[in-house]
Amino acid sequence: MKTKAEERTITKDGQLLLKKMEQDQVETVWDRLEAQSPQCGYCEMGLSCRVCAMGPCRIDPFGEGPQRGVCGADADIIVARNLGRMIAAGAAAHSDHGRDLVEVLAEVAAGKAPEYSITDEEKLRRIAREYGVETEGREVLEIAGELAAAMQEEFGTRKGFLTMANRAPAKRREIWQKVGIAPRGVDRETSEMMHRTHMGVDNGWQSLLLHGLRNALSDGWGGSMIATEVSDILFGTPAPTPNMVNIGVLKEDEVNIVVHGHNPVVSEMIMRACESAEMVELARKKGAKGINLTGLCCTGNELLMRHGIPMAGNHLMTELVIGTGAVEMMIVDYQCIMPSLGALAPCYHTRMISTSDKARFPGMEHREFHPDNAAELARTLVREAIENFDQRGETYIPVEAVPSVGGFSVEAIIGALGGTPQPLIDAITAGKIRGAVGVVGCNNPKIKHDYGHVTLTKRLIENDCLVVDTGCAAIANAKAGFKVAEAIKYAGPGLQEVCGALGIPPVLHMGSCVDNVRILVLAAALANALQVDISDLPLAGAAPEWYSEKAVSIGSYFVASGVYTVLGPMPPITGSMNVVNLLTSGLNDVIGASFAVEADPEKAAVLIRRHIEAKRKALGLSALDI
Ligand code: SF4
Ligand code: MSK
Repeated sequence: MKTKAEERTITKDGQLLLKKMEQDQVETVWDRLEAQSPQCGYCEMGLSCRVCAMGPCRIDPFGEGPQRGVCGADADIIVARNLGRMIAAGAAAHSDHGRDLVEVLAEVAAGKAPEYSITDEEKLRRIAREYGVETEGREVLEIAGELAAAMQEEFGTRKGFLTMANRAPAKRREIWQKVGIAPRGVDRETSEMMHRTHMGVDNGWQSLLLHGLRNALSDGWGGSMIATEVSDILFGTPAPTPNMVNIGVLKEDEVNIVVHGHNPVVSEMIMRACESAEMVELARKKGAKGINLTGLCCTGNELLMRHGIPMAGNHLMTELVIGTGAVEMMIVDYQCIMPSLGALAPCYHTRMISTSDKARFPGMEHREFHPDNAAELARTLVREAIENFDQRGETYIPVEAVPSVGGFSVEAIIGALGGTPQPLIDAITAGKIRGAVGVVGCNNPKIKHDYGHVTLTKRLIENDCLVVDTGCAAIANAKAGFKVAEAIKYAGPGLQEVCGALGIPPVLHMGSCVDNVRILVLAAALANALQVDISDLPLAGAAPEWYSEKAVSIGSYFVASGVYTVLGPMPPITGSMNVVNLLTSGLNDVIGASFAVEADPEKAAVLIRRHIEAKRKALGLSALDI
């Protein structure tokens, strides 16, 4: 029997749109999950293998059937190999996103992308110096060209250690060297993972898992970090900016254009086209009051962070947004875009546009963006969206948007603290803030939509843990009202006092999923200020509703960087207790941090608070018994 809307999501807009789409007889991701259930138990446990054509193979978890694949691989090898390939795919996705931005930077430097420019020159110079590029007395574009070339080198193997990994505390880098997981090149580690997991290469489940950590580090301190830093250089480093969130950001009387995906290269141009006087005038002539650009998922987060563009919703809202009947055009780039969207849109009047040469979708018109045609194509698409306004039928926008504040880059947080992390360290030392937690990651229809994020965040802030968030978690928490100054009413007394004095919310929106690296940079800054390792700090990470391979890479680079990380959904590893035990406890002895898995956010909050108090005690700070 079909589950009710109230069991699928905690959000009002989600529930109402789900009911509407049921009336419209349009299927959603939840319906398809039910149609797929029960899902394959072998795959859920990581015990199926289709690495080669002697297979596919599967291992019987009850010990009665085969215990080895055709090649002889046992459960430990197969589970570790499957997990390794998940990490590789996630790292590749983030890192390829980073590469795309570096290519735009290179084209800007070469004068081949005239509509893009260097927005944060100070950051360009700072990062260039980090890469050993001479900045004194040189032209901006010259520096940009040399920095882009230096970053492109990082994708290969020529240097042996990633430049920005030097931001990690010395103790952390020593651990990486000792364990043999220091990331050498962005693409190299992913490529090596694919090599190791080929039949007949690495059949040590421990060495496979350790390389998985190195692969993830090449994402966190490499590809993703490059993506974030270059996005800031090109489009501006975020600063606190108010915005509105939930499906109520769509407007009955305006042309609604939604951008979805991850890469700001397309969406920034769409934003500029939407703001042009010519387009606004055209929309008015068509009978609309204006053009309303809103975002979804992480492309939405990129625009929200830098420009305060309204956010229509996170991953599980992407189909429902179309169900409002109010979207003239949805423009997508890549990652987390359900292929169902192209089939869904014709049920309404929404035009669906794909823009990346590497991401095609059934039922979408493909209009490919390149740096040299981006501005013109953006104007063309916005014009076409306006033309589509009179095709609109009935609309259903059943909720009012809620206010939120985004834009907490590391620079903005340090700025809010008065230019140094010291006030945060003092608040933690005094016990007013017990610790800080990164609540990150996706939605997954196996977990009630947004329940994991919102419940965990609520419990953490009411117990004086500062929360920083990114990705779809950040959107869930914004919708829950945790991101305005008044939200300190949800915080415990200590956090309330500190956030109240600084005028910041208790939950800080740090960006999109590549922007998890901002959390790494903040953690490193705190550790460096205290001259300890990241694993010594009262910090934790959580991905209460993760679904994507990128999230597996993120979780792995958090742990490999010394951050205890609690996952909501169980990864496909339970077919090997050796793998489970290494990841959830054994890693503590190797790298000073480990994973935990807890689907119930109430219990996850207890695990995290217990961890934070243990770290406080080890640092000689006041600690609570939990
Ligand atoms: Fe089967 Fe081994 Fe081939 Fe995997 S690699 S499909 S376990 S034979
Ligand atoms: S969009 S990777 S569902 S956070 Fe970045 Fe959301 Fe997860 Fe995609």
